[in-house]
Amino acid sequence: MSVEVEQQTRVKLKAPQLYKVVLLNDDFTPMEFVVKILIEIFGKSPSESRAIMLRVHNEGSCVVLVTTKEIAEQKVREVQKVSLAFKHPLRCKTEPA
Ligand code: TYC
Repeated sequence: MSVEVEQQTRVKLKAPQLYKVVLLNDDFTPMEFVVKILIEIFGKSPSESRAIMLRVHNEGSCVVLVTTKEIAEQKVREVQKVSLAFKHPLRCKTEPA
């Protein structure tokens, strides 16, 4: 006679820490450039992009996206790369949500 022992392993999955991408105001980057960034890099609609841009302009910053660390860091790099290419001082940063 054989005895079978079934073992169950419980794996606890933790949701990944999410990160915010925060867009920052400056006095020099043209408004239309910021709108373009929001459309092309963040996939926002033209009207939402304009609203976000104005919010950053008036309030100093605005959360644009909440996502995984990797994607947040990638978006920040993309913004830096395009802004540098056009010689605009546009900055954005990532921080834990
Ligand atoms: N303040 C800028 C201007 O007056 C516009 C601007 C908006 C710049 C949002 C950066 O993230 C920004 N031209």
